[in-house]
Amino acid sequence: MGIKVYGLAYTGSVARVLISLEEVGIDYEVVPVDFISGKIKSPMHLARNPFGQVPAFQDDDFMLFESRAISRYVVRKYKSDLFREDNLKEASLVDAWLDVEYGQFNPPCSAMMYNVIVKPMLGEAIDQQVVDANLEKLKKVLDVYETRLSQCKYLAGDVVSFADLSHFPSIYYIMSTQYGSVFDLYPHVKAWYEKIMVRPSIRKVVEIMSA
Ligand SMILES: N[C@@H](CCC(=O)N[C@@H](CS)C(=O)NCC(=O)O)C(=O)O
Repeated sequence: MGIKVYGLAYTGSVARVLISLEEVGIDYEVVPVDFISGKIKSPMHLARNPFGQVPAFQDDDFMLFESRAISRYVVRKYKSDLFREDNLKEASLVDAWLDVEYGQFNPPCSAMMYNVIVKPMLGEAIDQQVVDANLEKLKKVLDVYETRLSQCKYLAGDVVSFADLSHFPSIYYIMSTQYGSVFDLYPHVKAWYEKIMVRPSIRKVVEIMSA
């Protein structure tokens, strides 16, 4: 049966899982579950992800949801060093920066992407106040990143980790909007992002997302 990822590759959380799979170089299948047909809230999909969201993940008879937990499973199973699990302190720094991505970086990005990308697709009006407020929140987070990335090459230290790669989907989408220029204000953040973008796993996922 092998590995299946349920969802659409261009959605950020699904893309995060694909990065982990591309990093370890394992075969997998993306099984489309779209929002519009209502499949995502069907009993069949709710059995895979009780929150009716994507991604859901299947490795033979094992099911999992939550993109960061899935990525950790993939990296652990295929023994990549992206979570530094052999070193308690390094692993804890990866955990900390992955939590930062989830709790500090992703929320303002998601609010901006929903307004600037999704709402126009649904024919809804952009709430500019929400966009502006979240841009300010994002800048405060990026201030911290700029300091951190002036001290070390990657967020958890001098070696790339999944904490860095997990930022890709949000950065990719923000960069596709007029707000992408915000990164120009942060030279260390921009240099870090550019290093991430040239990784083969990320290039491959960009290709899959835009197919
Ligand atoms: N924390 C979850 C978030 C999942 C998530 O928000 N998925 C979005 C697509 S990126 C979704 O399924 N949205 C549809 C919905 O919530 O109804 C994860 O990382 O897997």
